[in-house]
Amino acid sequence: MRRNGDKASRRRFLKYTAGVAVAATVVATGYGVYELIKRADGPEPSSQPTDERPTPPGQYYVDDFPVYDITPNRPGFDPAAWRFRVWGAVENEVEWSWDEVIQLPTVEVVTDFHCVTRWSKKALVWEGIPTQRIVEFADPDPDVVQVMAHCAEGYTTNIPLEYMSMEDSLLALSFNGEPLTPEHGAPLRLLVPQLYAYKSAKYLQGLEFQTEWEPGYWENKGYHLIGDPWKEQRLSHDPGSPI
Ligand SMILES: Nc1nc2c(c(=O)[nH]1)N[C@H]1C(S)=C(S)[C@@H](COP(=O)(O)O)O[C@H]1N2
Ligand SMILES: [Mo]
Repeated sequence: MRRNGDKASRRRFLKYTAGVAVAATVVATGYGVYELIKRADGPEPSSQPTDERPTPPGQYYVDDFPVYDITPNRPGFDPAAWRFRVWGAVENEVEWSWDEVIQLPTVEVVTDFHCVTRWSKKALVWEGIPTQRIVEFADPDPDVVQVMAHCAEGYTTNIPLEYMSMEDSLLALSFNGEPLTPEHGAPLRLLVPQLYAYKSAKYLQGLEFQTEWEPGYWENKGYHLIGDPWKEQRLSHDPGSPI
C-alpha cells in the first residue's frame, strides 16, 4: 500500500487511464484528467430499459421518490473543503477534491431502484463515474472482499467487491438530468443498482477496501451483508451471507 498526496495519486491515475506519460502542467489543470480518462476504453452501462427488467420478488413500484435517512441532520457541502478518498488494502490510494472529481468522465445509467422495505422506483436516470474505473485504478490487494462506503453524516455500508466492478455501479453526481439534490445524497452518492438501495450510500466521502467481511450501519442492525434483491436477501438470516 502506498500513501501519497493529491498530486501523486492524480498522476498515477492519469498514467493508468491513458497508458502514457503526462506533462505535469496538464495534470495541474485537472483538464488532463478528463481528456485522458475518456481515451481509456470505458464501460458501457449494463442496466436495461425498465420495460425489459422484471420486478424483484416482493417489491412494488411507487410514484414519489421516498427519502430515507438515518438522521434528520443532512450534512452540508463545502466544495473547497470536500474530499473524496480511497484507502485500505489497495496499491493506489486516492484523495481528490471536488474540482477534480467533477472533471472525471461519466456515463449515464437508466435503472430501477429497490429499497429493502419493498418500495421500488422505475427507470431512474443517473449520471456518474463508473466505480469499476475506481476499482481498477486503486488496484485492490488479491484478498479484498468488500468495500466500506463512508458517508458525511456517519452512515456506512459494505459493498462486495464484485458489485463495485459491475458496469452500472456509479459514483453518481446527477439524477434525472440535474445535479443530485441534498435529500438524495448531494454532492456525490454511490449507486449500486444490482443491490438493495441501502447499499447506495448518499453523501459519499470515502471507499475503504477491506480484506474481511464487515457490516455497515444497516447490516449491523440485521440487514443482509450482500442484499441482492433478485435473491431476496433482505435480512442477515436470509441465504447467501458470506459470514
Ligand atoms: N448516507 C446515507 N446513505 C443512505 C442512507 C442514509 O441514511 N444515509 N439510507 C439508505 C437507504 S436505507 C435507502 S432506501 C436509500 C434511499 O435513497 P434516497 O433517500 O435517495 O431515496 O439511501 C441509502 N443511502
Ligand atoms: Mo432502504
